Amino acid sequence: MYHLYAFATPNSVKAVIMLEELAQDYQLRPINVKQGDQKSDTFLALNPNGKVPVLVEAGAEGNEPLVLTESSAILVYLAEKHGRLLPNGGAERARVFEQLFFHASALSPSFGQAGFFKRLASEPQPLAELRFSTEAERVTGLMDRVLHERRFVAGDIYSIADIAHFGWFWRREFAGVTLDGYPNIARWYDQMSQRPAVRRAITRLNALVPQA
Ligand SMILES: N[C@@H](CCC(=O)N[C@@H](CS)C(=O)NCC(=O)O)C(=O)O
Repeated sequence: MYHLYAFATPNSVKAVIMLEELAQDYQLRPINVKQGDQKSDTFLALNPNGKVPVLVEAGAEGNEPLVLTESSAILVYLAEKHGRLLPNGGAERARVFEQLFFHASALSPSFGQAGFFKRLASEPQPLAELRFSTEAERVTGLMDRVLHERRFVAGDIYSIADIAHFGWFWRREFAGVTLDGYPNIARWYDQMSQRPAVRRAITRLNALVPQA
């Protein structure tokens, strides 16, 4: 049984989709990042970086539980443990890591920072907003060209790299990104959205958000 500390956020949804794809038993532990739950002492004791998602897996007989942060590390851990959504080796596995590292080092930070400077910064920072919005748009164009050549982001097969990219495209509005003019991402996004595991994950996370 897994416990996942999460909220309706781009990085959280990746771990929830993965657990749903693997048909695992898990409990969602809501961390309302809008209210600052991620900065509580209890949560910081779990993840000193103060961010969701965090996966906790009970240890076998007397062993310490595994506490794992970073959405990409969680995806890799679950894929390897359950033998799904990550090819065993060779070029296919390398392509998945290429996309996953691109996600963690380029797409995710550009979307996150574009959204921050557009919506959350305490005072306008035009240069920073322009820099990250332009970068988010640039990587979106790049992804569209990748998906012109490939059915899924790392090739012909669905993988954890698709789950990673989906997280931020699901929350693209925060970053000010739309799919207008990106027909290949739109086709892939529709296909991803129709997966029962993806639908279940989104429903479960949306249910964590208090209604106004
Ligand atoms: N690199 C981390 C990023 C995690 C992250 O930025 N999580 C956001 C939600 S999507 C968060 O917890 N934000 C709250 C904060 O930074 O205070 C990952 O991939 O898991």
